Amino acid sequence: MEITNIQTTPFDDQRPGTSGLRKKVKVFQQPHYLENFVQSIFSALEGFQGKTLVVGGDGRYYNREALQVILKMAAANGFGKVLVGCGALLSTPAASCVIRKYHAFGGIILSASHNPGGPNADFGIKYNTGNGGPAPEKITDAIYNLSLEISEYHTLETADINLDLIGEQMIGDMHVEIINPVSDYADLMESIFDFNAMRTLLSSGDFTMRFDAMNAITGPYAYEILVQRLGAAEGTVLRGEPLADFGGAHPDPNLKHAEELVASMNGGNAANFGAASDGDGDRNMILGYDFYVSPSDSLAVLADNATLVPGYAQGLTGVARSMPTSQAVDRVADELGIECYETPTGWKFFGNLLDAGKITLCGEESFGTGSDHVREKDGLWAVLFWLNILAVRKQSVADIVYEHWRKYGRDVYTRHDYEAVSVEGANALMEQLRAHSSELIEQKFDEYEVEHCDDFRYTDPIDHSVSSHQGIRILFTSSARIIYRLSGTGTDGATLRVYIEQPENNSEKLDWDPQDSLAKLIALSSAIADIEKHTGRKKPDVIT
Ligand code: VG1
Ligand code: CO
Repeated sequence: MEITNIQTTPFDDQRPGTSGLRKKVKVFQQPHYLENFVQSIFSALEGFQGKTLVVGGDGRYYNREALQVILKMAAANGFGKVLVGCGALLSTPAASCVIRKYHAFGGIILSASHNPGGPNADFGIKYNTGNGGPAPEKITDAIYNLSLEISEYHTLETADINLDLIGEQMIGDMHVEIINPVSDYADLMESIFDFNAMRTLLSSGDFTMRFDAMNAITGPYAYEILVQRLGAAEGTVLRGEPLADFGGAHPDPNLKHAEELVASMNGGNAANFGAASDGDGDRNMILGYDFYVSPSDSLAVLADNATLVPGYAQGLTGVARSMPTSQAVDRVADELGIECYETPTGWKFFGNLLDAGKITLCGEESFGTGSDHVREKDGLWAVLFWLNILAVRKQSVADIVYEHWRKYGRDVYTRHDYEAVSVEGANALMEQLRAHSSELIEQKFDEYEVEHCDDFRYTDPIDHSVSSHQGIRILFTSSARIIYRLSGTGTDGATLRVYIEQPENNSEKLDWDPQDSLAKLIALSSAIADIEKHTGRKKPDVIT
């Protein structure tokens, strides 16, 4: 079949953000927009001729159309084979699992994760390397640079293939294998966790769980694993059907967007254990009866209890957290005598540490937790990890967390997001903080004395690459912290994230609402950065 070379001109806005390129669907639908980016990915790679690519997405609007385009371009660029999740579906962690299991050259994941979907909402695309993880900055920078110079792309003029038929098809000389998107991942989960103990818990009659798939990708995964393999009751999985617009909702598993699940965890019919995942299945929210586990605490509890899980019975080599994630896991690492690494925001920074065997578990405050089993954060994995711990410890979620706080103290934590603010205002706010950071050092604000203030800069311990401007940190002598960053995943204006944290060892105050415990520090965070002046907002849009 003849390869067609299509002439094109560059777009200047194809720089990948925290996790791939995310834009409005309408932007991706412009002629050549998607094709330019896909060609830039392929042109940035070397040595893939005849090799295997994995492609799948979170099922959002434009997923199928984009996947057909990618298949034809992969064939024209010389891939030998593509593995595609049936229905064009693959959760982000499942894509990572498939890339690793079948030793693929890499993968393309179509997702805008927790961003809304639909014709007027968001779409996204990212490239993962052969280790199953998000491409490092070296590659994403190369993709961006190529996208600024592109003059043609390669494709095949051929009919679309059937994405819903399991088995082999051909596009030109390239094999396309449509695979079951769930089974490899479910098998991996079964190899890590104690499914027998979890099955016993779920059938004991006095334990119920609810999993909110938010009409996003995890519905089929959760149904297969929780209901089919673990025997949870029918009805355990809520909003289990993946919809192209997520039912009009925002597929972000937090207290705001999983409101119904949260409300159902109180009162007479409440379940013992509740959880939710996001658009592409890599995030998780953990709830107990009338109890919310912050993601930073969740990471610390998982690290502390890891040896209860068969897959981690040998212990952890080390742990890592993104810089804005609370210091709770650091305390566990200290106790275990293992290293705790602090990385910039975004999963791509964990890849080298995982590949080098320096860490076993890692996580982010943004509802992301994962381990060396794949190279993405993994929502259902975290839920199963908790379920395994609950099955062994036979305590409630709240009891386990309170016990943890009594042992280690609590890192009281909150994140305040100011969404879709003006880009100029947000940049000015960051600039002002950057310019004044040295003056802040040693200043005192009531009981809060600034020990250190900087713009976080990370040197990768493995390849020594340097990533600068990763967020302004104000570190206080009490080990309280305020951190400011601008989001790299939004598609409307700018989003300012303010992360506020303070250690609490007073057992009388462990159960306080973080918004109350942190009230002074929250006020200080607004004052230091002049948030209202720069954003025009009196209060944040989302508090987690
Ligand atoms: C956000 C989170 C970050 C996460 C990223 C991708 O990025 O803060 O921790 O890795 O989303 O998650 P940002 O730049 O908007 O703060 V997902 O589930 O959207 O792939
Ligand atoms: Co996600």
